[in-house]
Amino acid sequence: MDAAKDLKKFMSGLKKRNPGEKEFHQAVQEVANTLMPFIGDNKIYQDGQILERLTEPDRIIIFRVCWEDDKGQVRTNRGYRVQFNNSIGPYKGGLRFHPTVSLSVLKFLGFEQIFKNSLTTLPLGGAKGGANFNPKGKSDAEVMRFCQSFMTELTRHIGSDIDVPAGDIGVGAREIGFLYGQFKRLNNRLTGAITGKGPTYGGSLMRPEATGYGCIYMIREALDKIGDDLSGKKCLVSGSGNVAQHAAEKLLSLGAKVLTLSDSGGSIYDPDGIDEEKLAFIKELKNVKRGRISEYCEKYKKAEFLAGKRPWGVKGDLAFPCATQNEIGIEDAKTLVSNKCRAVCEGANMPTDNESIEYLQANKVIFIPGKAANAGGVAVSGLEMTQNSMRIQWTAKEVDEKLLGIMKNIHGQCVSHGEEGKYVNYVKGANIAAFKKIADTMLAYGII
Ligand code: NDP
Ligand code: 2IT
Repeated sequence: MDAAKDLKKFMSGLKKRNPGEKEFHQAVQEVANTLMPFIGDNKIYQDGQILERLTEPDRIIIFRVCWEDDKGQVRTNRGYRVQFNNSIGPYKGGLRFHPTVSLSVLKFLGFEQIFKNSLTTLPLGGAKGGANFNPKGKSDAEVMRFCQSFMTELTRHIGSDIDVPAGDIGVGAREIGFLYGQFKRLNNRLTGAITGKGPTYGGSLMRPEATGYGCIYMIREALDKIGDDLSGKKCLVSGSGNVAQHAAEKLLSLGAKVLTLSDSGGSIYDPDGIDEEKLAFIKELKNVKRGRISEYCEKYKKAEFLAGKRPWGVKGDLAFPCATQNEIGIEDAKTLVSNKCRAVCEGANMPTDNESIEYLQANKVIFIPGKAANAGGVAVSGLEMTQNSMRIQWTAKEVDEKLLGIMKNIHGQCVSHGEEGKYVNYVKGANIAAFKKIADTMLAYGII
């Protein structure tokens, strides 16, 4: 059978089995596009029905989360954990608290996580979870009560050798503290059942920085491969949360210029560049005051606020989408190409839609998908699990060196499976490298 026919048949079956889950369809389509020809050439994977098995989660847990707000009103949210695949290690992946959280969103994230975690070289399976809870505008006490209620159910499904959650959108240091505190209270034990913990209670140094730093290590490798570097490059970064802040920080330390950041209200464009001092202001604004990015322009008058807009209309050499899914659509991709943007390196998960990926690749823009470029976060989570098991804490320098080594290795895996003449197809490289390891393991287990 030819690969195009197989792909069509496979996707139509997947859509029938998972109606209406458009984000999940999109993530699977991206993987299947590049894997189908590979599977066609490797009959053993086809006979084992590996892709069909890999797109069916091991299990999905959905639960009610009730809590009381500050006015004494009862509130109800929906919690989830999608335990997608634990072939190569315990389920591992973040928790997202955001009003847009749905089963489709968590299935796309959990599915991508299987591949990302395989690329890290560490023994980590794939999962994702969260709730349609909006932490914005809630008091610390409300967030704490929500987290405690959420963990009261989640605790029976997780554990250091079973499933190890971490943060994602809306789940940062504060939420992880409350979640882990409740886990400890319910189980009367401190095990590495969550990562992203504070450094005084088992957290790894460098975990907060890891995703953003890793993303920049990745682009540095890709530029190095074509004899280029980051010095003086004009960079467009979207988002202003954990990933965006640390991507910007590493870009600055490597001599690049950061022109933009954003949040759900719009983007800031600073023609002078967002330097270290301005970034410190943003960290305080977002992490402590929990304010809006537009407030930057009240302090730095030369900066412009692009209300309701993403940064992709600004002229830059490199783009780093670090906010959320589907933030680069086809019109944005066309703008980036016509502005001679050289590379798109995804800090977020699936920020670029499939049509745009194909357009960017057709125009020879270096495109590095999130599952490779943002794997540094979960990689250091894996290192946190190791430190917890060993009951030691590595120094920041030790962790950073390991992170760099892992990102270089991921880059190498992408190149060895994705090189097409002078151009590297990082999507193909990442998907095939990640798939092979999981598929071979699934075959070893037999039919389960
Ligand atoms: P944060 O919650 O710290 O920050 C999220 C940022 O994205 C905020 O600036 C937020 O703006 C913006 N944002 C969120 N949703 C939307 C939306 N629907 N439209 C526009 N802007 C939005 O999350 P992280 O930085 O941790 O995560 C960012 C991305 O990186 C996500 O895709 C996540 O899955 C991915 N990722 C995170 C990892 C980690 O270690 N944290 C690891 C790997 C990937 P606002 O404040 O207005 O909501
Ligand atoms: O998307 C991701 O890789 C994360 N949110 C981090 C997961 C983790 O377990 O550290």
